[in-house]
Amino acid sequence: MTYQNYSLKQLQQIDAAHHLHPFTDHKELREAGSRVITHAKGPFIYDSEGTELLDGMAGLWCVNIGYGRDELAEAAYVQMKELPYYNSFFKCSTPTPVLLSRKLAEIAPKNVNQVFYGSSGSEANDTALRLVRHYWVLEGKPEKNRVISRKMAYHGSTIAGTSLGGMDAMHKQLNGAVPNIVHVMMPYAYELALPGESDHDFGLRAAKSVEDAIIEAGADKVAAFIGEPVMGAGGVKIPPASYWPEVQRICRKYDVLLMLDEVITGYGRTGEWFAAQTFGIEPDTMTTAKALTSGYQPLSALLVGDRIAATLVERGGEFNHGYTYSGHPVACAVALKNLEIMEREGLVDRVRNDTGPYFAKALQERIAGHDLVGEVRSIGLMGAIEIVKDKATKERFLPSGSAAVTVRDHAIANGMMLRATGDTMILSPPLIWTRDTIDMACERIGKALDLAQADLRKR
Ligand code: PXG
Repeated sequence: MTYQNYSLKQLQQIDAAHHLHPFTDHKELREAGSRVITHAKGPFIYDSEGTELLDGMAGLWCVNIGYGRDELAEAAYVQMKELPYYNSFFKCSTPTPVLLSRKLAEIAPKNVNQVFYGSSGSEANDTALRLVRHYWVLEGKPEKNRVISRKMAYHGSTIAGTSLGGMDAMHKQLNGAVPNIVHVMMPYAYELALPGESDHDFGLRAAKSVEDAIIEAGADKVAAFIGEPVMGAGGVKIPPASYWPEVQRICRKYDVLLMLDEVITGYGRTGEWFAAQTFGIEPDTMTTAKALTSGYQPLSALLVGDRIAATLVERGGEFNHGYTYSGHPVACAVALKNLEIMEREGLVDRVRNDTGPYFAKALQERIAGHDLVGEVRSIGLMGAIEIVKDKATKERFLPSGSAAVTVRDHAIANGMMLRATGDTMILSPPLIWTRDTIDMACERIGKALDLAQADLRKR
């Protein structure tokens, strides 16, 4: 029996009876009933009642080539019939992870040429943390095991991912984080720049917090710095241009490895294959997942730089780490086809040269002027809208986070799926969006802002 035989109410009842959702207040959801998304095509998703929504989030930052791609379904089907699964342990390989690894080395920064596979970004960050600590042991410096991260960072939801991340609400539920991880300030000028401080100076000051943490611990104790090139789940926080070059300089100065988490920014989001290229960074590890398959299969790839790889391969012996699904043949077949489509359709260049700049201009010209909007910002096809009560003072509505949820609910009611995090609206659309789709999104968001304003002023 397929789901079409079930009414929405029946699906909601079964969902409420048995399904624990991620990042969800279960009681609240079970009372309200979930929205059931049943199908999708191109840039649109559809719920069980036939409501069409323009998907401003590419699923969850992942469906970069849009929905309904037969070629990906065919790639999975062919691979499943030929070889649905075999492992990459015990001196075995299967063809698709082999070919995908070469492709990833080709598009990655030039010092990055090796790949370790998992099924999720969280797993890949676990691998990254294990690998970096193991590297320093192999180098004869086991005490170099601390990692510097940032407040509001998101690095996944496993124990290592949560510990690396800087989300207070998640840490509160850990009751015991992975030790030796510290969190410094985020490069978020809108709220953290001092009065009169330029973006450039703020970027240097935010980078200096990394240096301060290294000095405080002692460079001989610090293994690595980890950061999302643009913080995603924490609110699309785009660092000033001065930030990353300075962080890289500091890491080199103290011989601290640089770990980039490109789970959101990878595969075209910022107008290059990776944000490392957008910001001119040479990372030692790069965590990628999500858009590697455009979300059609669960797959992550930890891309490993030459420095770590050389030690691991030449002097590491057996690395006692891996997952059943490391290098899953079907997921890798889908990733290969996904990257082929992105290349064939020139999607990364299109974001860099056309839709990215158009998106930035559209947000500035059509959204930034709204009374509820404190700031808009974007890079490539990744954007944020700050919701405020007062544009000049940046005062927010109370309770914190409620205004953005009001905007989001009106947006959804007006055919636009987007996400609220705190008081920030987030956009991360499929890279297939055209100028017309951007126009449609701005019109729907503008309408949602007007309706939200009417509600919020009543309060
Ligand atoms: N790193 C980053 C930068 C991420 O954004 C992960 C790691 C973990 O990936 P997995 O595949 O284990 O989920 C992520 C995931 C949100 C949201 O609300 C963002 C993510 C996941 C769930 C929700 O924006 N990013």
